[in-house]
Amino acid sequence: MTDYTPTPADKFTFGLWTVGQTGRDPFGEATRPGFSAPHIVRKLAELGAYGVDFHDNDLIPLGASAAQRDQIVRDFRAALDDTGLVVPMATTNLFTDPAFKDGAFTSADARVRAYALQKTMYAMDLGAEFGAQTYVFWGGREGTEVDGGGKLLDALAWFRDSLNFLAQYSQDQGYNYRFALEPKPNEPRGDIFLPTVGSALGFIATLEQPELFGVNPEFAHETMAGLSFPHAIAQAIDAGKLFHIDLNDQKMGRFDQDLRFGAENLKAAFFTVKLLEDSGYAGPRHFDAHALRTEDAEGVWAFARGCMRTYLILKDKVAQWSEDAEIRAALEAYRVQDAELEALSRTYSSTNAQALKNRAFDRVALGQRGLGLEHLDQLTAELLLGVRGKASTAAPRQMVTTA
Ligand code: GLT
Ligand code: MN
Ligand code: MN
Repeated sequence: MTDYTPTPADKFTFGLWTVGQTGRDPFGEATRPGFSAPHIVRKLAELGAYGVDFHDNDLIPLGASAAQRDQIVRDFRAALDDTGLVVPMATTNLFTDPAFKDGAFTSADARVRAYALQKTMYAMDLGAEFGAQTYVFWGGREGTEVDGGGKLLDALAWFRDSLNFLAQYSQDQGYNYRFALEPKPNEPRGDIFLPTVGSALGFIATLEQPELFGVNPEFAHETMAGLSFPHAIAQAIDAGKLFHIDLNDQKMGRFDQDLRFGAENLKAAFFTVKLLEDSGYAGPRHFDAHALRTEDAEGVWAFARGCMRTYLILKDKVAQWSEDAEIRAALEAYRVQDAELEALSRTYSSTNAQALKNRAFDRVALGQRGLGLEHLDQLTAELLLGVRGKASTAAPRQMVTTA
């Protein structure tokens, strides 16, 4: 992997809607033509991707006839078979159609909620037809601008009922999907329900079959909320709930930019890759991003190549970081160990509690210790900037002093 060329073993995936995005935004028309689904499949395979994901209507346009559907499915299947690309994840478009203007599963209109269930069941059928194992719920329209409708508590209950219903449908059909809730704080709604990874994790615990549900955190979405993406995915990993991931980039406090992975926050991207690699996350590395509106078709593929290449470069940097002797020494100095105290504190017993209460701590000395994080962070920055050559990791160095 020295030239950072991806292979399917790297498990990189893209949504049809990502590289297929035409540059349209709320203020301007498309700046480039889209690509057909089979073209996307062939092109992604050529670039070394592993798979492709879709919303029902990325593949089958709303209102397509049965004959059109069959033709589309045949062409898509042929491209997958030719290339070996897989479909690990599928999802439903519950946001474009005006029917969903006030939400899908959380609409105040019972008819819309029922239609959303129907649409999702058909979309789950379609995903399963292509072997998808993860099903994503991004509740883009599940929210409000004004709360005068008084549905906040009802909406959560309706949302829960729908997810419970669909989990049973999945099992009934033998699909056995793992469901991944994707949080986002706002856009397109003023406030979206379950706005952050933490909110989604809390909600999952209230479902009938919580073990079937996890999260699909997106870098841009946590960043929009002013939160740290590495912190969010660490919590998801800790809870055993990182079922899928949407990698991209974002400036804090802006509209959802869906920038190329690593385009903006390289250090957070680095720690994201480190968490995924170190934790043994085995799922797809999915890029939910799109090329800048300034780009033509060539720019789109440069964007896709860039996402994967940056991931692989950062993966290499993660390995380098873990082996770097000076970084290891700084880490060792930072993380003070004390076997006796850890034995006393990790598990409760009345003896341990009493021993801790009797213990004298040098509070002032604890407060005076310098932690060396400036040094450690600078080493990390220099490693990312490429001035810590591999040679510097080979020869162990003196343990650093932070004075
Ligand atoms: C939409 C959204 C993404 C979601 C997709 C899945 S659709 O593009 O902005 O974050 O992951 O529904
Ligand atoms: Mn996004
Ligand atoms: Mn996303």
